[in-house]
Amino acid sequence: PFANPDPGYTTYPELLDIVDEVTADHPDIAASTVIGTSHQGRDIVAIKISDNVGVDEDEPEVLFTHAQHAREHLTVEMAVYLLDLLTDGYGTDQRITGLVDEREIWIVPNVNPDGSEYDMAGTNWRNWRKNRQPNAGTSAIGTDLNRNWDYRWGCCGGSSGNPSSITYRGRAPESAPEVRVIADFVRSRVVGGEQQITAAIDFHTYSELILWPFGYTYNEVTGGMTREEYDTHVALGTHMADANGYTPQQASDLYITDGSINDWLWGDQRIINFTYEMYPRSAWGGGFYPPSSVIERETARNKEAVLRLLDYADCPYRIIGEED
Ligand code: 0X9
Ligand code: CA
Ligand code: CA
Ligand code: ZN
Repeated sequence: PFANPDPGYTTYPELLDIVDEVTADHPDIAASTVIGTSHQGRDIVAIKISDNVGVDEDEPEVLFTHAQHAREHLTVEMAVYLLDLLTDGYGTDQRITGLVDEREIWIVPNVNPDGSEYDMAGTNWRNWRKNRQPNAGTSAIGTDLNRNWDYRWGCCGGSSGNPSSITYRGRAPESAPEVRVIADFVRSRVVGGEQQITAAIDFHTYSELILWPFGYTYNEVTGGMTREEYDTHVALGTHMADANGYTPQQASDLYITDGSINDWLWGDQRIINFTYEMYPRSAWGGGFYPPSSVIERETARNKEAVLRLLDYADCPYRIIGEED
């Protein structure tokens, strides 16, 4: 039923080559580190982009994560786009130069390399979503990484306890090594008791949405989310959506999810953050597998929206006229 893998999409080995090339071409502003390994032992890399890249400066940090879900390959292309934009734009584009100088930007271009490679490795796309971790007592493979985060994990009917489900939450929070690696990385950004990352986007496909927490509840204001905090998410989400034409809404307006990165980044780490659901708007545009001919247009489409997040990362609350 699914088509052959489109060679216009970047494989994991190709991605690692691109990362090497970008960092070699821009050693002053781009550096990559292996922050951990996947279940099958693939390197999970983070690229830092900032001036004086080798120094941990006192600058607002911003995190972009991509491809928690294997079949959402357009999100890896989004990471490649951002790597190119932020490095090639340095010294040539005034706005990008300023943002690279004044922020420390972290890009994790593929959170789930085992899943991506599995999805691409056959004669046809495999429509795979989860990681490739076996589950005890069953032949069913994989945990849904975006149900495995340690905030209200499994609380609310927004995930499954059945290993054969595509939304299987795993046997425990952070039981998926890929989630543990990213969570440990985010925790490592707490310096002097303060989380340095102020804003984040987790990229998915599809539906053309900008989503903010919480996903586990329909409530806007609740334990762990004040009116000011909620309004800041709405204002920033709407400001970004004005730029890319996506629809802005609370994550739970799509459907209830529990154990998502979105809820953890806010609920546990107090990072203002969004899920982008990229192109297409509906299954008619190719669902999870749009042709690679759309990559250029649909990644560049998010340029202004991403730059807006980087702009506000110094103090996201100023978008609603608050200092803090
Ligand atoms: O179900 C998901 O994980 C996301 N949709 S996808 O089709 N890419 O699988 C939506 C997650 C939205 N909810 C939260 N971010 N809380
Ligand atoms: Ca810097
Ligand atoms: Ca820093
Ligand atoms: Zn997804």
